[in-house]
Order: sequence, then structure tokens, then C-alpha cells
Amino acid sequence: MNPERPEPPEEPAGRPIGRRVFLGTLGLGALGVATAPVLQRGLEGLLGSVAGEDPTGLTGLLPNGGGFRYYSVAASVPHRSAADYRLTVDGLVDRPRGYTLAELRALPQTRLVKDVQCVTGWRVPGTPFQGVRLADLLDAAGVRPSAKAIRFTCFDGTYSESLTLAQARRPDVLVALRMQDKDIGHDHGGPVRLYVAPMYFYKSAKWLSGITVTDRVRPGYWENLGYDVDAWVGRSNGRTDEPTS
Ligand SMILES: Nc1nc2c(c(=O)[nH]1)N[C@H]1C(S)=C(S)[C@@H](COP(=O)(O)O)O[C@H]1N2
Ligand SMILES: [Mo]
Repeated sequence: MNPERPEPPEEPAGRPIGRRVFLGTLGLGALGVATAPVLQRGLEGLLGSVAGEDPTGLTGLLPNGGGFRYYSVAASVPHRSAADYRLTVDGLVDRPRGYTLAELRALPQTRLVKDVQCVTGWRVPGTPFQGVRLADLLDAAGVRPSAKAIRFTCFDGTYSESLTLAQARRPDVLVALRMQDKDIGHDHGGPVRLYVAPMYFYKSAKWLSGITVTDRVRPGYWENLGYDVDAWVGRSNGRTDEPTS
């Protein structure tokens, strides 16, 4: 096996494995930025594949997920209903503000149907996503001239992501409210997740709660563990998948 191109890990077999045992086995606590990207890419895959075996819900295979695998780097994620959800837009903008779910639903909606590609290898063809163009929210906020990038934060309290301002303004980058023509459920990062169509699915932050305009790219959760910040499908992370956009 080429160590630069690890195969997706085997599906879980047999015995349940507890989260503490599993993390201990990996030495996850000791993993740092210096660790090789190859190992890290394997890590995400391993988290995904141990899924069904993990009683803590760290990650799991979604029943009837249509090929999707459930990912969360947080052991538990609070639920946000339509009533208590808020999305904050702030940072280097003239008009910072919060949006309720109803306010997001009232804005013009864009629907895209493209393949989803995870960096560990799994792909789900022709998946509809619908929501508000990120560019529209940025225009409404009034991005200042010194701005260069966006930092995304999540109400799981742990995950983060980033895009350059030019990437964020693409018409195929959505603040998504619907996936597979349904409101996005909790497991898929609802009520609101990011959807970055042309990039590996780790860029599509689930449980989106914050959009902060920044003066430089701040690498996100997986990027601090070795994934590429510019995550174009087929042109990053040492992979050669067919592009999704
Ligand atoms: N908040 C949050 N967003 C996240 C992740 C995560 O662990 N936490 N995992 C990412 C990865 S690696 C993938 S492949 C997709 C998985 O989305 P799904 O659970 O809807 O299949 O979410 C991305 N967004
Ligand atoms: Mo992923």
C-alpha cells in the first residue's frame, strides 16, 4: 500500500470498542499539529468506521443515511430547535447581526444537486442541498476592505472551518437549511450547516453557529490535524477523485 494514499479503513468487525479504549489505542490525546497528515487522514476514517461500534455516539453509521456516515468530533452535541437557533455574522463587517432560522428561511434560497465526497473515500452521488448563499449574508453584513477570510464555528463547541473570502463568495457555497429535500436533521448538522460544494465534505461544517470575517485564514479543526486548507475535490489531500463541481 502506498503510505501517501491510505485505503479507507475496514468496516468495523466484531467486538464493541469503548470510546476511551479506542482513543487510548490511538493515543489521540498526544496527537498534535506535528503528526503526519497521513496518520490524521487515517484518523478521520477510523473515527468514521468505528461508528457503529461506539456506544458513546462519538461517531456512528447513520441508519438509512443513504450512504452518509455520521461524523462528530464532539462526544455529544446539544439540539437546537427552530425556536432557539441563532446564526451570528460578525468580525470585520459594518453590520454584525444574528439570524433566526425563520429569518434565514425568508431569504432567497438556492438549490444545488452535486456529489458529496469525503476525504476518506466515501462518495454520495447527486445530493440536493438548499439554503442561503453565503455571499448574500456577507453582502448584507458589509465586508470591510481589510477582510481576507471567514472563520466558521459550531454549536458543538469544538469544530471549526475556514474559507478565503474569494472561496466564500462562490455561488456554490451555501448556508444550508435543507439536505436531500428535507430540513437538515440533527445528525446531519441541523438545523443549519455549511455546504461547500467543490471541496471535501470536512469543509461543510455541521451545527453552524458563527460566521466571523477575519484578516487571515485560521485553519479549522481537521486542518490543524494535517488536512489541506484549500480542500478542492480531486486537487488536494493527495487524492484524485472526480470533482464534485
Ligand atoms: N461540526 C462538525 N462538522 C463536521 C464534522 C464534524 O465532526 N463536526 N465532520 C466533517 C466531516 S469529516 C464530514 S465527512 C461531514 C460528515 O457529514 P455527515 O455527518 O452529515 O455525513 O461533516 C463535516 N462537518
Ligand atoms: Mo469527512
